[in-house]
Amino acid sequence: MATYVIGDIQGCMQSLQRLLDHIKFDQTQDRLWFVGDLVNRGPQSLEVLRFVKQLGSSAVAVLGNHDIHLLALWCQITQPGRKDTLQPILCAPDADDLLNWLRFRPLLHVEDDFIMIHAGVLPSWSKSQAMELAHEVEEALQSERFREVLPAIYFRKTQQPLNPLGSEERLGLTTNVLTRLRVCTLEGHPDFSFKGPPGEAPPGYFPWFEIPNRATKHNTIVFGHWSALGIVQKNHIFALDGGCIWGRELVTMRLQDRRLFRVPCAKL
Ligand SMILES: [Mn+2]
Repeated sequence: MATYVIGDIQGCMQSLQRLLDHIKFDQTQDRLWFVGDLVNRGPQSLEVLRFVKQLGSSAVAVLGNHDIHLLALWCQITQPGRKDTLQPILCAPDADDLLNWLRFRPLLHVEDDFIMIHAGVLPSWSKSQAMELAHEVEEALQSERFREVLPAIYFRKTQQPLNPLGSEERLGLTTNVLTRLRVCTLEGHPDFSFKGPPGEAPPGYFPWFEIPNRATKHNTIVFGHWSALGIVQKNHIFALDGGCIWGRELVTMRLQDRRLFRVPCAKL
């Protein structure tokens, strides 16, 4: 039995299938972890969602920013973006089943020594604080009143105050950090607009995992979201977004021996 953690798929079902063939995935023995952004931009988001859902307890998927955007479209609190490819999910006969399943996914998964998130954590957050904050958002998403709280969760702003925060602001900041963070200042102020390679970050901003004395520096963290970062395996940090959607590669790491497996992806 092996556990494979797979990078951002974004609707690229063919690449996912090729990767699973490559690792000879056996649903009766192996488990798959997904770093989030199962959907959007790629051509087969509906097929990816259906596939991961039917894996049942063989799969763990944390929510990414595109997954939360899909929930926001479903609840009609936002409009589709120009590059969105989510309409087939919203029109599918099983849309409600799929999206109710999606809203019950965690934002953070802890197992053995590993923490899996989509994007990042603030340098001041300890593992237990991050778990507590993520749990607060998960409870809101999974509650009966999720349609009322989703605007606070989905709230997008490039900069946000770190404190003092009311509970709605905290839901928004936690979600933004866990699903969209790439760089922040030494004091932990995030910038959510920068998407480029780490060397081109705005002055005073650094990859969140390179901030000295980060409270999670002794934890092993796997994440995706930052395709311009490339694959990183260092100091307990494993970044696995291979830029599948950009025609680069889909990457998975086998947790037991930390070995990487890769398949090239077609340019869309
Ligand atoms: Mn993302």
